[in-house]
Amino acid sequence: MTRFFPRSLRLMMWLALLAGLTAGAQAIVFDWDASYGTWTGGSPGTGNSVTQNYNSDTSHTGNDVSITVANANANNSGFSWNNGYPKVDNSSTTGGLSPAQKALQFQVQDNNATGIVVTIDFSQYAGGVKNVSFTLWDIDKDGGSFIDQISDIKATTTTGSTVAATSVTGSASNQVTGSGLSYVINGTSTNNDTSAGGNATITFNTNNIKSITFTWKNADAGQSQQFIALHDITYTPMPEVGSSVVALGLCGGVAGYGFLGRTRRRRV
Ligand SMILES: [Ca+2]
Ligand SMILES: [Ca+2]
Ligand SMILES: [Ca+2]
Repeated sequence: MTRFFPRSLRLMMWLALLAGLTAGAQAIVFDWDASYGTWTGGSPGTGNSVTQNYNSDTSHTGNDVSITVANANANNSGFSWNNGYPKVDNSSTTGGLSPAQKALQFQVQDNNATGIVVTIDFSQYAGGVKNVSFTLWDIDKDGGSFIDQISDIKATTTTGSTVAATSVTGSASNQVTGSGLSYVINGTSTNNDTSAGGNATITFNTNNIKSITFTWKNADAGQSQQFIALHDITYTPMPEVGSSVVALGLCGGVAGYGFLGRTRRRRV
């Protein structure tokens, strides 16, 4: 038997199994500073949404992540965008990073009780993703003008379940309240646009995540301009079941041949 499956080949096949089981296990950074880090969809008017697809993972065929920005329209209430936003730059707000990095910047005004719904979609990965984390910048407040509020933070899994963030961490100019699906981030004081004081980090450590959404509203009666930004997104693709099964079958076959070979040798 070893004539057909020498030790070196068996070792390679076991390594293939390992590769199959860990395929896609490497963390990916969706990086707004990369060449794909653009926003070309324009500004979704009230009641409309814009979706852009991204090829952020060179080890996975085709597009990997899509981001949708929806301008909600309940009671004919929605944000008006400052000219040119959303857009990707490293200057509107910076989250306190030095050197500055790019982020998807949002600047709006007017009545916005129903807010902007942002969806980060990973459905191009058959098994979904895990360990998703991203930081929002400039969640803050200017009393009588605006209160940035982030709510309805949730993920949908590849099997259709709704799961809550594992953690939501705020900074000096905002406060995180609630837990599970009731997490809310409210601005509590004014943050300088180039400071980290308005940062808030949202993390999902659950497996098989298909998409993540959050909603940005103005929790103040005022209707002044308000800004936030979505910085880079880290995530880890889940192994695709098909590749693991093939690898497992391959190695099972090799193990079976090896067993038969040993049995035959003992009989001789
Ligand atoms: Ca970056
Ligand atoms: Ca890709
Ligand atoms: Ca803000």
